[in-house]
Amino acid sequence: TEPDASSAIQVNQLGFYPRAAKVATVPAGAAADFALVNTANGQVVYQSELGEAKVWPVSGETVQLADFSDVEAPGRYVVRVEGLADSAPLEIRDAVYGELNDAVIKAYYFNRASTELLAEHAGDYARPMGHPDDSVAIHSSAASEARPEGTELSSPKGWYDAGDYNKYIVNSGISTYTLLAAYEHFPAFYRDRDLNIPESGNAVPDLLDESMWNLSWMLTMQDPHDGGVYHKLTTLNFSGAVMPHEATEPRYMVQKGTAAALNFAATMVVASRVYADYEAEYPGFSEQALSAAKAAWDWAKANPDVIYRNPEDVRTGEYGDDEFSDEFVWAAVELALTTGDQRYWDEVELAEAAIEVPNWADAVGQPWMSMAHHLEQVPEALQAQVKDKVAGLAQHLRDEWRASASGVPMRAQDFVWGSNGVAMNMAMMMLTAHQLSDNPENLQVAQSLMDYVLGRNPTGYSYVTGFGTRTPLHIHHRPSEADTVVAPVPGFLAGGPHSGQQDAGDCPVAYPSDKPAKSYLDHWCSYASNEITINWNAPLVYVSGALEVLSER
Ligand code: G3I
Ligand code: 9MR
Ligand code: CA
Repeated sequence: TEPDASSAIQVNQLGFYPRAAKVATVPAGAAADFALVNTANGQVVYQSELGEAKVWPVSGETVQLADFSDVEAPGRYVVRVEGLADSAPLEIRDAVYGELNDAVIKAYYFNRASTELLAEHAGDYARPMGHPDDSVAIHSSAASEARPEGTELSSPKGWYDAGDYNKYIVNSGISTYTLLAAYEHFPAFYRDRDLNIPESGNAVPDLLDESMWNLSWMLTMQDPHDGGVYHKLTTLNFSGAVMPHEATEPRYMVQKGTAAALNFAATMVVASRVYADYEAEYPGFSEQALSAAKAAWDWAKANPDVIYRNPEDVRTGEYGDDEFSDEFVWAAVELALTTGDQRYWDEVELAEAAIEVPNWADAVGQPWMSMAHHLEQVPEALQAQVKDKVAGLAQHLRDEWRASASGVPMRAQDFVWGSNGVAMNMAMMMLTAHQLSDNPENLQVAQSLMDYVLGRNPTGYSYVTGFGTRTPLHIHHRPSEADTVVAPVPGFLAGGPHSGQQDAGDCPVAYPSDKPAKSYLDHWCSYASNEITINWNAPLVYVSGALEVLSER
């Protein structure tokens, strides 16, 4: 039987690159020392003192850190502390996150709408086509003279947002942007990976083929009559836990909004510059994406404050954002970087623009990531500002990391719906800082967050399905719940713990704890802590690929 997670040694259940920082979190009180034991021969390869005992308020636990960064020899190990059960095994080796990175991208393929998943690509998770989305009706909230209520449109492809089957532009935009950024920042790493998706084997990196599945859907969400973008393509209510092809309720295009237009614009203009290298395989796309982006930008300038709220009869995810200054900065920056047109730089006041860890409502990381990567395209007078702002955020997160009992910069306010996504977006910003500075601690903070989602946390779960010794089995993901395969679809990052417990009324079992970092339920009922989404997987793609590249230098 499994040890009570609160008295267990917490460790990254995949492991580490030989030269990475390597830390385990140990419940305080049992002993003063720890050992690292090679599981192949039972030999102790390293022994040292545990760090200072401190309380981690988000878990309520008193813990000590076991730092074995000095161990670089490849192998399989456990952390041993007298009086406690050995930790889960971990590996030290090159390419330790390679398969994880592949699977976390492949998860998007498993969430494709409008296509059958064949056994040759999907194995046990093969399934019939769901949601052709070839006759989607204009909802009353989206009716216009050119497209009255009931007008039927074709809007196929795209990824299901999450455990539900709807397709939301805001969340699609940030997710696709993050995948494109992963490619843009580390192209050599992604060029030859083989994900075994239908497009594998063509001349385009699989990550870009997969992203194209969603980009081609996004283009259909723009109204060609005015450049505006519908907020989402949705049923009126969430479906039950059925397979995609059994979820056949009518689908609608709902109201346009400023957030959708700007997310669309920013993402399309990034796509335009990324796919310019793949004109032969995707002819015309780069140009089409750029003009779509410009039209959406113009619509947003003319309609700068259209907040999307669900109409009375629509009860699916809202993704309601009411602050657009961040999305304006993001879209303007991407347009400026891609076109070089000074007009777009004139739209942004960088000194006043926020930099923070991004989430679906706050595009406060993306423009900085893009500028950091394309610094030579940023006007010279602004380059120092980009560096200073990124360094400032990194310093803030390093301070939190240093102060944290568990050596992870997650504070109480970071435990929201999708807290594991927060952790990965933090890591992504630290890796952005790492690319601009040579402070090795930036990489260490990113590593600490990777450790956190892969098991060095108070629940003892490695939160990625199929990766680790104790992983979620009952994610809130309709295909995983409805199919006949016991194991959930692999490569999905569960939302993670937080005290909101908005699903408590729908759950037949109680949460094990109210503490932010322990308030997690591996149960289908728990859409608030155990759903999966394209926007939480995306920064995990970025981070696992980046660590793979940067740790091996
Ligand atoms: O913004 C307030 C903040 O001011 C307040 O202090 C805090 C206290 O609870 O709540 C904050 O609002 C939260 C909001 O997310 C922003 O973080 C809400 O409580 C919380 O319920 C809301 O959760 C969102 C959830 O949908 C419910 O609407 C998640 O962020 C969002 O990721 C999630 O997205 C869903 C889609 O709607 C449908 N598809 C699946 C997807 C993932 O579950
Ligand atoms: O299943 C839905 C999930 O995909 C959404 O993210 C979540 C967001 O609110 O809502 C879930 O649907 C639940 C609904 O909100 C309340 N009744 C129970 C539904 C799940 O069974
Ligand atoms: Ca916003």
